[in-house]
Amino acid sequence: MVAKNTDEMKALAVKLFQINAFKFGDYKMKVGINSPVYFDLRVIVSYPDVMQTVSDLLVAHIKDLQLSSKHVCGVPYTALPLATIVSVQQHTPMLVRRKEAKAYGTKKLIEGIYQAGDTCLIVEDVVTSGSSILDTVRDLQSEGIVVTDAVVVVDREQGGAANIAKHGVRMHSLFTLSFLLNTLHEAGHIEKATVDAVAKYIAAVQINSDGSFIGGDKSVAEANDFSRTKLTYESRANLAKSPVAKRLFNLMATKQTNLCLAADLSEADAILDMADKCGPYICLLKTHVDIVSDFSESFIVNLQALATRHNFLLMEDRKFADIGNTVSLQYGQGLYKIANWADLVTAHTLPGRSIVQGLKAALGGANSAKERGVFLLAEMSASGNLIDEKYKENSNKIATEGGDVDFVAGVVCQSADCFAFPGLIQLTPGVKIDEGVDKLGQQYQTPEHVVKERGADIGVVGRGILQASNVEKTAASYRDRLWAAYQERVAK
Ligand code: S5P
Repeated sequence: MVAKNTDEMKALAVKLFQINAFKFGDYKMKVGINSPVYFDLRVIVSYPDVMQTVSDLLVAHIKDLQLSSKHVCGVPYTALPLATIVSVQQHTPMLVRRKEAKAYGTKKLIEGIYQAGDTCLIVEDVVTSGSSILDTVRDLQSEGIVVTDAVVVVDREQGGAANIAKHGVRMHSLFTLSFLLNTLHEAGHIEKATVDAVAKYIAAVQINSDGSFIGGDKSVAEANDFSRTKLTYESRANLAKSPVAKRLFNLMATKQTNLCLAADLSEADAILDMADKCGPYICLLKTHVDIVSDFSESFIVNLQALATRHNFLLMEDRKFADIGNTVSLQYGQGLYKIANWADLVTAHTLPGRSIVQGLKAALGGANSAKERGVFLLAEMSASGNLIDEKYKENSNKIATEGGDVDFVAGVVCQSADCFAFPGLIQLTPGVKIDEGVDKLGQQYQTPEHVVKERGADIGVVGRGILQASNVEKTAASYRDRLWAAYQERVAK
């Protein structure tokens, strides 16, 4: 590790965390092993300032180590842009390794001008077992090129350095996983328990270059403490990228409730009455304002006062689904001016990323992304809905990758496998004491089932409470059952 520039290194570590270049959760890695921490440095191409800092640090590192070589070569694909910048900054010619030989023409695996006996420095983003570096080294060596050193951005400390050393290549990393963990802890982004648990995992899970265990304890990887359904709401608050998600996690933890009331009533007074009665038991009140026949500004003022008095957040379940420009208008303008009062809204992912960008475009001034957030629908509780696995997977990508992760607070879905990132909140509707299907295709599961089997962080209950003879008692009972199920879920 470079001793100097420590402040710059620390600032970069925090920045990488903020842009989701690495995250905590329960992830399957390329070598087929589960990990509580996952790096995805592909995202840095979208952040030129980060790209610049990383490559500047790499160049400084190469200089400090006095590594001189005739060529540089990035391990495909993530490290290619980094290697390009290093090549240009140092005036060192680059070599490009193809992953598959061309089917036509020269059939070359290595592009660029070189001679047998030339030296080449490897550039790589993240090293776990070192197998990707070794693939590149092998192809270079088969052309007679000499490789003795590799510079990498992150060493996960799982045996990669030793594995590549066996093939005569020294590894020099900018960051070790331990440095990143300690820096995030110092900066208040993760708890000490997270640092310790990841350290325990790393110590136990050392990997050979073929992906097999070196003799560590495989059960530690399998019993990943970072699976989001095993983490407490408090610790997930620290991992959340959206400020509203952070707020909601903390609210749930301190108020001890994971119940959302779906206040699907068509008269303003009836909703206010329901909000007052259920207020002490809920973390979130969900509205469909377009079904309120006597909607007025004073209704919103009164609803906000109840939200403050009883400490819950407001979600307008608008399920936006249009092009960015229309959604922006629907969110900020019109009769309801949703962006002015709803802490959270829901949106379909059908139009792609532009839906999130459209919503964000309506914000500004008092209603910044700091105070607002969206839940994206990745699944629906309606029987016969058209959502398939691919749609779910792509919805997860919108929620966890890209420049809008600070605005996405959670995902509306029905199953724990919808997303792994613990900083997002799973909202699950279709909850009732009595399981079954209503006349219009709504499917219900019990509070225990949605929390323990389906991964719900918040259970949404509408008619289960609205139609009860004693609303307060019923809301309290749903709260108790959802909360007890959550406590059982996180109990070690
Ligand atoms: O998949 C979904 C998504 C949502 S947000 N299924 C749903 O039922 N919802 C909403 O949850 C729906 O619009 C309604 O407001 C609430 C469920 O109400 P209930 O009366 O069936 O509990």
